[in-house]
Amino acid sequence: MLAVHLVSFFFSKLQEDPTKKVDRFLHAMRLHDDRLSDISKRFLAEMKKGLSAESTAAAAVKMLPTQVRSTPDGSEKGEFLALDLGGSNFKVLRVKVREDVGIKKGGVEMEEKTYPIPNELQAGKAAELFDHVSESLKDFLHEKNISPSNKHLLAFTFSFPCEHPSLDQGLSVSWGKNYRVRGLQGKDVVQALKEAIGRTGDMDVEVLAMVNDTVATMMTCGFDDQCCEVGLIIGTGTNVCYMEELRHIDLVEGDEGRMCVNTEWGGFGDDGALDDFITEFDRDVDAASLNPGQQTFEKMVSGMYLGELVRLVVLKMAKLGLLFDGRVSDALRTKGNITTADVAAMEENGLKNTKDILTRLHLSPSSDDCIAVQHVSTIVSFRSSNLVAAGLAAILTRIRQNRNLRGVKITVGVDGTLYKTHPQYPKRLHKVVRRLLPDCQVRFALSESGSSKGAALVAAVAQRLTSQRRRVDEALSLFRLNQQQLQLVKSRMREGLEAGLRGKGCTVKMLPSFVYHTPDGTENGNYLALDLGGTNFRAMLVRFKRHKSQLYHKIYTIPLEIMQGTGEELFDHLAQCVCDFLDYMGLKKACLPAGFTFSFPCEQSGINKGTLVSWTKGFKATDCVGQDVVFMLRDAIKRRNEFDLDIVALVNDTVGTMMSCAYEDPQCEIGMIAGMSHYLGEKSNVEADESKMCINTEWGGLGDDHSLDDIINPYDAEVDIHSVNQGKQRFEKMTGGMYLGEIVRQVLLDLTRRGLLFKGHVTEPLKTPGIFETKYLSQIESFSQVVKETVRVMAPQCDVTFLPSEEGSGKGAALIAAVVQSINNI
Ligand code: 0WK
Ligand code: BGC
Repeated sequence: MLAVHLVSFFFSKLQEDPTKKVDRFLHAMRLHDDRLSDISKRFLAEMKKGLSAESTAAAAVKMLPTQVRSTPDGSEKGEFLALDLGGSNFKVLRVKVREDVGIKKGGVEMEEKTYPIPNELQAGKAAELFDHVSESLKDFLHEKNISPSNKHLLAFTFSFPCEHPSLDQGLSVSWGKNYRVRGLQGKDVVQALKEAIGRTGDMDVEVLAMVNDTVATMMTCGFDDQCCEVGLIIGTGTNVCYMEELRHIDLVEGDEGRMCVNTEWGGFGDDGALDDFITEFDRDVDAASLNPGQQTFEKMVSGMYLGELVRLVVLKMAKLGLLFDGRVSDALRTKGNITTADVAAMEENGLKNTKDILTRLHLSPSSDDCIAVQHVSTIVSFRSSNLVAAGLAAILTRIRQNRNLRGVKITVGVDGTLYKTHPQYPKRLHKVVRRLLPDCQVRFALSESGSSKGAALVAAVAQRLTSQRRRVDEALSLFRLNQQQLQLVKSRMREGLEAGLRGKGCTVKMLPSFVYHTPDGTENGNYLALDLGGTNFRAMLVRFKRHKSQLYHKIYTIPLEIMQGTGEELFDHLAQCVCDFLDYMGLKKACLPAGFTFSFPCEQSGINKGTLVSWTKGFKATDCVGQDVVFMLRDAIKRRNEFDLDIVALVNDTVGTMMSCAYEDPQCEIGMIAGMSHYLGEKSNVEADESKMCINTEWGGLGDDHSLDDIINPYDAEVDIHSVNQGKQRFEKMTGGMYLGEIVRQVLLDLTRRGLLFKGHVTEPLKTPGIFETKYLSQIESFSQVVKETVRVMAPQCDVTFLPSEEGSGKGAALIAAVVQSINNI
């Protein structure tokens, strides 16, 4: 008797722990951290492939841009209908988002109804599926007493891969999970929905936005937690989205800001990248699926497949005699008879659930069988959470690299039945993620009530942006002049030019320049050009020799206190700059002929005589208006008593520019300045001995008699009010470089005050006049092509060539000096 006891004691000791044989059998499914890190690296590489323009077409991980550019900021509001299609339930919802109140404080109210989708529709024609969706929507309106004829805005969560040319368009890439719908590949899902709504009839619905469930989940959680930049679904299917830097998304134009990318990570491994991790059970699950060869990663991870994986493992072990004494039931052979809910149940509540489930499958399990099958469930679901952790580690690493930080604080919004209903899943996932990324602070936020809040938030943002865009467009339309308005400006300018030629005191002054000749290329010798026109004073030496010119120059800034001090101070400053330049060139002793470019309106009575009519462009030095500026410069040179100059010509910059270009192209007859200020000089017929004289039109004054009041908008008026010459130079103030930046600042200020920009936050710099320099405009827009095109349209009978003046008007002033000199010498 004792001997029998001893034998059975030793026999039981020799009998193996049932979990060990399962461990051995499922060795390939047990992933330790080094293997997970390896998978993580492979996923990072796949993400890069999907983002890059060269490799995206062939990438298994599609990395689809979503057009969602920001996470919620709490200012979203509105009332929306929502559809949630593609998870385990199809739902219709009404979502109300109240401004500035977080979800937890009741900021979002929701009502919902789940509608079953018959199996035949999941594998039928797209039109039939969407008819069902739209009829369910109508039923919902009816049931909730919502008038269908009122206009309703709709947000659509569609949990399948789509390309998004815009937020309200989604081109279907493929179906998956338990859907295989015909006739939608490459087509717009929103359009299909709209058409179905049209067929159902009697509903006024505008689809504002369509988003993937991951995106909607990120937005839902982001409403409460601004750190939420990742949306994760572990449900029937699996997927993740995250906020990526725009500069890394080749398929979307622009480099500034971020955009949410729907990774579609379920496809990871479809190109063989996970082959060394794939088991025979994965292969069998894939072969029996609706989409063989696709969604490799999803089939190892998500709820739709875990039960089936467990069933296949248990079946194989039974067939090998490792379970149930080698007995197999028909129920165990039948696809779908172990569900993911069974897997979760088996891991819970000791072994009772396992025994019940196996008994339901007409098996007679021993307690060791129950322990072993429970362990199979654990290994299969552990592998799932480990794989998700590896993928998520890659996503977080990517965000960390984007921010150039060692660690990041980030929240991951999560939804999906597997994550929500499997009791150990979340804890396991969190633990492994934190182990793989010890430097990151990762918080997991469960999306409590589905993704529709998030979809509604996206729609709310879209709606806000649409209305903002409309209001911004309205404001900017003031700057868009139509053909008719341009024709009016053209005829008023013509009238202005003609009136200016006829008499004095006109808005367009038409000042004679006393320049009768353009250069003929024979000019010779050294000339000085002095150029005062804006914030700088330029002194230049020009050497003409046999059709060639050599230039040497130095630039001097004019401090504000000099621009707005006394005339004597201003001209003394100029004399000091000239003195420095002559010193620098070693020419202090030579009394050179000089041309003086003075880019302000001057009434000339001779080539080197001119009284200042008025200051423009921020100058307001006293005792200058009505004085001869050549005389003032000569006087200052005399006071300095260090050098002498022979000022032979006083030149407006337009005239200088025309001369400078005429040196290159003798046909040049108009000089135009589109810079600091805006004048036009042209050669025209005036009373003189010669047949032609160059006229400085001073066209910047057009409108000073209110003739442009119908195109002057409130922003122009604001710029004028704050200028140093209010009411003057109205045309210049709409066109000249000195004012364009300021006009833009006025627009930005107004749009911000109206809450249409920068979240309504007016900063001190934005309030500062002059902060928005005109050079920013040229960096943003390239405002010369437009000029050429408009001139072509407005003057179709003229063949106009625009020749940019390379060396500015200084060279032109020197040329005029040379021309005058040669005539004087005759
Ligand atoms: C709930 C979301 C829905 C998403 C689902 C995923 O509202 O958009 O598709 O989670 O979980 P599943 O229902 O597939 O388990
Ligand atoms: C789909 C994804 C979706 C995920 C979770 C996958 O099968 O391709 O678009 O986000 O399931 O629902």
